[in-house]
Parts: sequence; C-alpha cells; structure tokens
Amino acid sequence: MARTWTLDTLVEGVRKADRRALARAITLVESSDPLAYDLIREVYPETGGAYAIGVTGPPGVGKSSLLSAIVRHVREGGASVGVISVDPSSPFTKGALLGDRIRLADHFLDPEVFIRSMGTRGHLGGLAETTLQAALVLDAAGKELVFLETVGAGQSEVEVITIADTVVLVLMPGSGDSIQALKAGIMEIPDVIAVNKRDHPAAKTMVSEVRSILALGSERDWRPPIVLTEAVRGEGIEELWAAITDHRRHLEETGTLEERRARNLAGEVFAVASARAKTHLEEAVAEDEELRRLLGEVQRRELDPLTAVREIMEKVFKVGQGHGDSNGSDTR
Ligand SMILES: Nc1nc2c(ncn2[C@@H]2O[C@H](COP(=O)(O)OP(=O)(O)OP(=O)(O)O)[C@@H](O)[C@H]2O)c(=O)[nH]1
Ligand SMILES: [Mg+2]
Repeated sequence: MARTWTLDTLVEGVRKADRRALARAITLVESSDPLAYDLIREVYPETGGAYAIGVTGPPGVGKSSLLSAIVRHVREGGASVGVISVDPSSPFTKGALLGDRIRLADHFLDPEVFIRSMGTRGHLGGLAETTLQAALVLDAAGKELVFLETVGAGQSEVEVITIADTVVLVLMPGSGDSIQALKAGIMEIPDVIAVNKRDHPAAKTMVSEVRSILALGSERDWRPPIVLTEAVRGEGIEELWAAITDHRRHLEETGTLEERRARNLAGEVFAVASARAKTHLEEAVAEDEELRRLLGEVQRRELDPLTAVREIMEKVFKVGQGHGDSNGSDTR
C-alpha cells in the first residue's frame, strides 16, 4: 500500500533506519523534492557519525564484487552498512547495472545493510549533490559505514568521490587505461589501491607498474598501500579492509580527518552553488532575448567577449563593477 510521507514520519523513519523511509528519502533526494531538502536540514546536525568509503575505478574491474566481499567482511564484525552505487545509465552498461544488483544481492536480506543504486543521469542538482544528500540520509540513519561506488571516469564522478573519507581505487591487470589515468593525476585521489583479479597472469606486473608510478608522486605523509585481491573468491579482502582501517586510523591520529571533512564539505557547498549558478545562468540567457542578442553580437565580432560577460553578470546576478572596472580608469 502506498504511503504518504510527511516530514515528521520521514525524519522519524530515517532516524530508525526504516528501509522504506530510507528508500523514499533517497528517491526524494534524486528528484530534488522540497521534502528531501527539509529532511536533510532537519537531520544534518546529527550526521558525521558515518565513515564514508569511496570505491572507484574503470568499468568492470570488479568494484561491485569487491564491495560485496567487503560488506560481507565488515558485517562479520557487526557494523551497520549503507551502500550507494552510482551506475552509469548508458545503454551500454545495462548489463553491468544488472550485474551490480546481483553481486550485491547477497546482502538484500540483511536488515543492517541498505543498498541503493542510482543512475548518473537526470539529477537536477547534479550527481555530486544527489550523492552527498543520499550519503547524509544513510549517515543520519546511523549507518556506521557508508560505501560509495562510482566508475572513475569523468569529472562528476571525481566530485562524487571527494566526499569520501577514504578512497579506494580499484584496478585490474592488463588495463593500460588505468595506468594512464593514474599518471594523468587521478593519482592524487586514492588512499588505497586494490589490484583486483589477481588470478590474472599479469597481476604482478600491474602491481609493479602501479608502484613505480606511485614512487613518482609527491612526498605525502600517507603512501597509498597496494593490495592484491580476487573479489569473486574473497581473496585479499582482509588485507584490503586492514589497509582501509589503517588509513582511517592515520587520519584520526594526525587530526586530518576533521580537516579533510571540513575541506570536503566546503568544496561540496562550492560545487553545488557553482552548478546552480551555471543552471541559473543558462536558463536566464535562454529566456532573455537581450542576453541572447549579446551572444550574437560576440559571435559577429561586434562586441568583445568580456563586455558581454559584464553585461550578463550585471543582469543575471546583479554583480558587476568588481574586477572589471579597470577599463580606462587605470592611469598608470
Ligand atoms: N577473474 C576474476 N574476475 C573477477 C574478479 N572480480 C570480479 N570479477 C568479474 O569481473 C566482472 C566485473 O565485475 P564487477 O564487480 O561488476 O565490476 P565493476 O567494477 O563493479 O563494474 P562496473 O560497475 O560495470 O564498472 C564480473 O564478471 C566479475 O565476476 C576477480 O577477482 N577475478
Ligand atoms: Mg559495479
């Protein structure tokens, strides 16, 4: 039977980690429903108790399989768990999406594990915003561990993963792309590296390649450990979990956990505000004939770009005269 949620019943349900309330709350978050906004505002002061672990990496390396094995492992220790799996909703990965569900399905009957898949498209406020809000819902529900799975491909996935306290990069042998991505700077992101599919003959080579790239990296107080795993058989999971726990302890002992969270939250606020500003700008220009005319003038080289920017900023955001007022008045 369909149930109508009010703010009160939703807040109460989320606090009790009621599955239907959690499912509803995340659906509301995904559709940018005002009720979701009220819910988060209400429960936000209670959040911060969950430890967030991001699992990222190229498609098909075994992120979901690893996650499933990790969840099994931490459940033995009794921790309550939330999982948000961000699936690319491209038609090419329909199989993977289904695969995720199956791989994580082992845990569907466990009341202490809440798993939710989200598509990457159709989030009004952007993927990073939706994921952050969904993670906050699970945090408010008292989940001790919140896992986020994303395919480490584009900028938006990188934004998603930056809300995690510990980021695990999953790679597999024989994938040159991953090595390129590592070199290209995604390197700054991982705290722990799992080389999965260690049953593959090239696994050892992959580890030494990764190690040599890490050696090039800047001197940091935490060097990402590299763990060999075989997710489907549960091999190396204890070691992987130990590496994640070590990183957590490192953050806590050096006081950098609070620092990292503060930085992440500030970054998140900026990212969301920028995304909104961009949407607002695009809408304003689309709806305003005069603003569209300015763009036309720039395209015909009748008006220079920065003058157009200035007029747009003044009209859309009521800001101007700031950085751009040096024209002519600078007499030096
Ligand atoms: N041989 C071998 N296969 C594995 C291992 N781990 C995962 N696989 C297989 O690799 C395929 C992809 O696994 P997933 O866990 O769905 O990978 P994923 O990274 O979550 O994939 P996407 O979410 O689609 O990016 C599946 O067929 C798994 O059975 C492993 O350790 N060894
Ligand atoms: Mg997956």
